[in-house]
Amino acid sequence: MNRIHQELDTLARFSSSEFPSVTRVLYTQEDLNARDYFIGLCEEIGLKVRVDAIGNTYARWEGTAPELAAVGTGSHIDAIPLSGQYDGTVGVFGGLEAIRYLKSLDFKPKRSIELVLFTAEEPTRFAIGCLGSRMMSGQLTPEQALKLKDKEGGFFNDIREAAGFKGDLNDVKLSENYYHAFVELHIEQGPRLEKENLDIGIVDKIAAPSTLIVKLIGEGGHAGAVLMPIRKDAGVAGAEIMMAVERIAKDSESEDTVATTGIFDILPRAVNSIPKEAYLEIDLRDTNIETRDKALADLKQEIAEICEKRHIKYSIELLNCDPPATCDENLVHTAEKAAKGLGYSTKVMTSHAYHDSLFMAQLFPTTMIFIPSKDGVSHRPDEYSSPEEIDKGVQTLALTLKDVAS
Ligand code: HGY
Ligand code: MN
Ligand code: MN
Repeated sequence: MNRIHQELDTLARFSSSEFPSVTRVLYTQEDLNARDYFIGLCEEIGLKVRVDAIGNTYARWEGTAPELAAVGTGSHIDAIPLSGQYDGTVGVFGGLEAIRYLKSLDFKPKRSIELVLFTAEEPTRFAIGCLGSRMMSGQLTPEQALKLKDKEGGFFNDIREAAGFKGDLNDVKLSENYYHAFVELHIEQGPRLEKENLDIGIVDKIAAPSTLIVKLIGEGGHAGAVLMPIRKDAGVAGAEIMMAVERIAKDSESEDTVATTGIFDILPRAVNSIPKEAYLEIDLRDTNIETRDKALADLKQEIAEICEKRHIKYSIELLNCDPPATCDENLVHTAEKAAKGLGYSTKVMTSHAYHDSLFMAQLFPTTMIFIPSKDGVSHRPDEYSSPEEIDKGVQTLALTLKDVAS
């Protein structure tokens, strides 16, 4: 099955950064080229492809009972700046390889099997993650999508249309019974499978992400002339907030509370000018919604106190605050049975990363199949899963799909 490894290597070259890093941001030329490459491979094996108004791409293998709800699988191919070549792509190209494998067995699915390339799982362009699956599940309405702007101030609708995606945003939402079940193959993006020397993870819970955008306005001024006691330095306020983000997560009673200030910009960015403005994007998540929401409340409280003390004006926008997902027990069992039947060692586990399955699980019975990540690394150029590990994931996915679609 080295075909998939070659395809993943080819895919990794559709990037605006030097290989082995991958940067493939929503609606950029490299994103569009990668989509075309994928669609070409799907059409080569006779899958019926449709693309929706924002670029979610559906490649369907018609079953013998096409009137029944299909079985879905898939993931994403967009990649955050300077990341790796396996996050998401293993689920898209692994899904294609699983279909090719089942076809090679001359298997005829009763339920259609549909491979999905979700648009924009990563939050890079519009700050919100899972844009495609969020709209498919109705968690993001067309009206809300129209308000999204990228860092250059470009509106979502103009950018998607310029990328060639037209059509009515109202048609993106899927009906409640569109899929009979949904299974996503993905790299673990953490250390557990490798540390416990296990082949396959089956996901029973997916962490609940939230994203805050914090804007700070101080006074700025001359770095030499403005003495310390009268400063209103937005940069230092932002730094204090960044420290509070880390402390609140560390002090949480849940070990799954994680918080990251992934973006921290100050203006005017001149060495001899006191920062007048600061902009922070904060990612706060947990598998437990109570401790996640408590950490959120504590953070908002601390931001208010820090800004009050430093005479800084501030705004907090809660961009998304999603519930965690619980996967379908029967589907977890089916995937576990498939892996064990192949002689693979397995573990039922939580996903600390979020995925499009977080939103598929809001509508359909869902689970995920994980393969190990070398040293638990992801979102870095040295992200790696071996050909053997990928093949085990593809085999497990193929037999799970075969079972559910029969
Ligand atoms: O951030 C995440 O959890 C996902 O990889 N986008
Ligand atoms: Mn990712
Ligand atoms: Mn991913």
